Amino acid sequence: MTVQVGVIGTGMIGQEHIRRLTDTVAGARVSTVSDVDTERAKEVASGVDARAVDTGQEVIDDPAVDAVLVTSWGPTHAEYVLAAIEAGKYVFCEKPLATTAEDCRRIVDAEMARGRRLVQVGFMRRYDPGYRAMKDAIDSGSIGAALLMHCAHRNATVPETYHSEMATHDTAIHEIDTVRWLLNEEIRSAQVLKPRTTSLRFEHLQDPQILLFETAGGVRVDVEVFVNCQYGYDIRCETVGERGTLTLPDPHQVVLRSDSQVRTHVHQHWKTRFAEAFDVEFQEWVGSVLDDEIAGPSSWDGYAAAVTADATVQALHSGRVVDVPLPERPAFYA
Ligand code: NAD
Ligand code: ISE
Repeated sequence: MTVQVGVIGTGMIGQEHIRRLTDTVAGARVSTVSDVDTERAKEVASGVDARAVDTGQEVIDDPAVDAVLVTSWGPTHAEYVLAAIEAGKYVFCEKPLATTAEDCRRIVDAEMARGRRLVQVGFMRRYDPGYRAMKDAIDSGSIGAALLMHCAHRNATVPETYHSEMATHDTAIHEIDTVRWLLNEEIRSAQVLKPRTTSLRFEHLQDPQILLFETAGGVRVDVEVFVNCQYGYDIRCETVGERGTLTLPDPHQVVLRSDSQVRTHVHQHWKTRFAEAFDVEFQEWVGSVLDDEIAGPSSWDGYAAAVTADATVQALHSGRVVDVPLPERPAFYA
């Protein structure tokens, strides 16, 4: 059987995932697409032999659509995810699940009321081979109990529309999810340090920032978010345990020795750094839709990340350590 996917949002990542579902992932096909920019939707649809429709709701209502992919702007996610749940359709939503914790909670409640998991959130790092190897090593007890994590999330540059709160909501939201998943525990407090800012940024932006988290079990995590580092897209993570450390490897790159130098390439974009992770993420999602059992990052993970991100932004503004007011995880998401 082939899963017919309807896509809402044909911007940068929407086009990436449409290409992936068409050329790389087995068992899926893009049948219907939409975007508020209807001309863009038509152009993208014609490239993959799909139908372009005028609204996201038409994608969800299309009987030819088995599962919905939401890759529109963040503030539109909640509306589409809720409508897909209402229609009883599987829905994969790019991060963030919604831009407010309240909307994430509405999604959690709507899904629980439906009585089965329909939603998966696009936290693709859980599918990266390096992060998966780190998770296996932590779970196997190879470094004893985890004590500390040191992370860095660097982008080459960001546009003028990027503001200081996005360092958490748009960028470090990936680390927030990854830390919870790797350590299998929630983050209980957040603090933000503001180092000297780089001169190579738009004036309004605090860049870099250092996010400090403490988990429920007392693990201390530092995350450097530096989104104008100039040199590339660089993701680092080291877990320090009682008996050793685990370091996230860079994806395989050829190393050139020539002219008395050793050189290797630095990724410039999430598209290439996490290409393999995205491929695995979508292959597994399609498999779970076919098996009728969604297993990837859940609405609860989207909600927990949003609550943690809100506390982190409060910490950015107040300079204080802020508690993360996350309620207990419902058994539905155990
Ligand atoms: P983009 O601006 O390139 O594309 C967004 C698209 O959504 C645009 O084509 C826009 O016209 C469309 N859109 C806006 N409102 C809409 C509506 N109401 N209905 C239908 N379409 C609408 O942005 P992008 O970089 O593709 O990001 C899209 C989402 O993907 C964001 O939530 C972003 O955080 C996420 N993202 C995730 C990753 C990752 O690493 N997982 C990377 C980049 C982006
Ligand atoms: C973008 O939306 C992503 O999700 C990228 O992974 C992240 O590095 C970037 O900062 C975000 O803007």
